[in-house]
Amino acid sequence: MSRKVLIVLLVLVIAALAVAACGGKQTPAPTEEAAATQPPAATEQTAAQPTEKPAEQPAAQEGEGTLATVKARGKIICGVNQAVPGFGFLQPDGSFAGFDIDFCKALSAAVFGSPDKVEYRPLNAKQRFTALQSGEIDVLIRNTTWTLTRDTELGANFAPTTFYDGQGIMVRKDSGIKTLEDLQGASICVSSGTTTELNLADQMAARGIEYTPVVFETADETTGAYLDGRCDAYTTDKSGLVARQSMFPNPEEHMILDETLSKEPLGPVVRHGDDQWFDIVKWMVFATFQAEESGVTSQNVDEMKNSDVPTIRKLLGVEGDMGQKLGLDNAWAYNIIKQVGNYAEIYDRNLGPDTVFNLPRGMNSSWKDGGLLYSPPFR
Ligand SMILES: N[C@@H](CCC(=O)N[C@@H](CS)C(=O)NCC(=O)O)C(=O)O
Repeated sequence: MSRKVLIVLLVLVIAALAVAACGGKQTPAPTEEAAATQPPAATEQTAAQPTEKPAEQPAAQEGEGTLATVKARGKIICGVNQAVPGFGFLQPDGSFAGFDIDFCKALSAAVFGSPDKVEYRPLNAKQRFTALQSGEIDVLIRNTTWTLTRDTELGANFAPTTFYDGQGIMVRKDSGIKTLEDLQGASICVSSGTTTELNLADQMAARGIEYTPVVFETADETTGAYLDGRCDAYTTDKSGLVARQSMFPNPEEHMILDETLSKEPLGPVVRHGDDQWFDIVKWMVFATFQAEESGVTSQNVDEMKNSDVPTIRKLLGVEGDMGQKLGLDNAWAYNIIKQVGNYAEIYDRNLGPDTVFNLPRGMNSSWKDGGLLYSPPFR
C-alpha cells in the first residue's frame, strides 16, 4: 500500500471515529424532543385529548441531582439572611423567621411534606454565591437580586421573583437631606458584595454627585456605622431599610427618601446544571401565587380539594399528576398551602398590616389585582 493511500485511509478512519463519538453523545435539544412527542396542537385547543401526555419523557430520575441529595440527607440546606427582620432573621430563641424563610419552609413542604426539614445557613452578601456554587447550600433564599451577571458568570438560576423591590436611601430626619442631590459630598454607608454598592456608584456618577462610600460586609456593621454618625446616609433595598429601621433605638428619627435608585427583583436562586431542582423551586413559588389567585388558603385547602375547577384540582394533586412530573408527591402544592400558606398569607404573616412593617403589596400583588405576580398554567 502506498504512503498516500495509507494517509487517506487514516484520515477516513479518524473522521469516522469523530462522527461516531460526537453523534453518539449528542442528544436533541429538549424542546425538539418535546415537540416530537407532543400531540398535535389541535388536540390541545379542542380538548379532544385533555392530557398533554409526554409518553417518551422519562419520569424524574431519582439517584442523581439535588433532589436525590436532599432526600438522602433528609433536609434542605437553605442559604439565608439572619439580619433582616421580616425577611430573614435569626430570632433570640435561635429560630429563623421571615418572608424568605417561609419560602425555605414551602420548599421543604413540597419535597418532604413537612416545613421543618430545613437547615438554615446564614450567609452575608459576599459569601452567598460561593456557598451556592460550591454546593454548600441547595438553594439561596436571601434578598438576592436577579441580574444578568449573576445569572451567567456567577452560575446562578433565578426562580420567579417573590419580592419586587428597589434601592432606597435612609437619612436622619434632622439632616435636612430630601433628595439625592442633597447628598453632594456626603458619606454613605453600604454593604459590600451587593447590587446596592454598584447601583449607588452608577446613579451618583450619572447625576454628577460626589460622595464617599463607606463599605462594610454585614448589615450590622453597615447600620452600626450609620447610627454612630460615621455616614450621612445608609442605602440598601427599600425592604432592607424598613426592616433594619425597625431595629433602630429611635426609628422615628430616620426617614427613607422618596427616590428609588434601581430595580431589585428578589427571589430564590439555585445552581446552574440541575433542571429538575430548578423546576421544583420555580413551581414551589408559582404554587403560592396560583393558590392566592385561585382563592386557596391554608384554611380552606381541604375543602378546595372538592373543587371542580381544573386548575385547583391540578394544583392540589386531585388530578393531573403535577407533582410526579416534578419528581415529587402529587400533594406537594397541597402541603405548601396547608403548612405554609399561599403568597398572601406568607406576605401578610411577615410584612402585612399586622406587622411592624405594614408594607403595602404594590407591585407584589397578584396580576389580577394589578401587580406583577403571575403563575404560568398548572397543567
Ligand atoms: N438585594 C441586594 C442587597 C442584598 C443585601 O445583602 N443587603 C444587605 C444590606 S441590608 C444585607 O442584607 N445584609 C445583611 C448581612 O449581610 O448581614 C443584592 O442582592 O445584592
